[in-house]
Amino acid sequence: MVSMQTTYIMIKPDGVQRGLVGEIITRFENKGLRLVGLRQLIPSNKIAEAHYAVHKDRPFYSGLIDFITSGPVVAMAWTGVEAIKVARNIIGPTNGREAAPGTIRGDFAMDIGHNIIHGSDGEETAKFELDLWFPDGVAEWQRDAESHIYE
Ligand code: DAT
Ligand code: MG
Repeated sequence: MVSMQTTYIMIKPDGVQRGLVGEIITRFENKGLRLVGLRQLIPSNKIAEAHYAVHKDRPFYSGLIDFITSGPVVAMAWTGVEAIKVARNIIGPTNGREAAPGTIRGDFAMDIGHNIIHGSDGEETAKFELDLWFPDGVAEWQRDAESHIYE
């Protein structure tokens, strides 16, 4: 069954510093997803810790918080049919060295920590992350091209 979903996508400080913001947005737009939220911010410790709370007992957690708060991120919300899975496929697996060429991590990342981008991994996570990073909600609009993107 197909379902319309909105997923939370975040270009991490390494992606912003490397000048990949435009390239990354283009990939999601070209695929046919609809951009419904976009903001740049330097995350506070509070929002970073909430976002990565699921990893708080992992050995890499404090380094992860230091990294994600080290500079600006670009927080985005993207909508489409099965957008969560579609976006994860565009992003590729966590370790850039193992990610296939053609994926964002496969094309731009060499590490597991500095892996350019985050994408929600399920419906509940997406809702939690969208509420966290877009507390005022996202934009309600229709992309005219969708009548050509979907059957
Ligand atoms: P993903 O971002 O692919 O969903 P994840 O949710 O398992 O991966 O982990 C969140 C982030 O934490 C990941 O993007 C990078 C960092 N991370 C995960 N495993 C790591 C490890 N073994 N060493 C260092 N950083 C790690
Ligand atoms: Mg994850």
